[in-house]
Amino acid sequence: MRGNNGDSDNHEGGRGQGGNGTGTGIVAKTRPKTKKPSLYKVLLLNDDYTPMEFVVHILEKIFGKNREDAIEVMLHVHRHGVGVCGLFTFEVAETKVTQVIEFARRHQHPLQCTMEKE
Ligand code: TYC
Repeated sequence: MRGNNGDSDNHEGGRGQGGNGTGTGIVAKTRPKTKKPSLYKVLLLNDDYTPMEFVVHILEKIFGKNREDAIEVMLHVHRHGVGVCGLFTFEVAETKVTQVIEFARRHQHPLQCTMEKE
């Protein structure tokens, strides 16, 4: 494999500790092995029963939105049926979906939330 194993290739040529006996060496930088994680959209679904203020509260507390943005997202979902709360790595998205559904359930609201690969 070429240049993506995270090791710095060293070109010191196999003597002892990998030096060339002169106390000097050559270190070639290679590209570090970093892969961008897949991202997942967390989606909020509209329903006829969950209070608007409850949805705004969730967007503030679970998704860290300011009040203005929270209202904007809530109204988008209310008008279009579905809307994006944010983009996250898989485990973060999964956790937020669970938090939303569980918080809504505890308050006896039917609010639903899901995720999909970006
Ligand atoms: N449609 C709800 C109402 O009129 C408000 C609402 C908005 C519910 C967004 C869910 O994801 C939602 N009370």
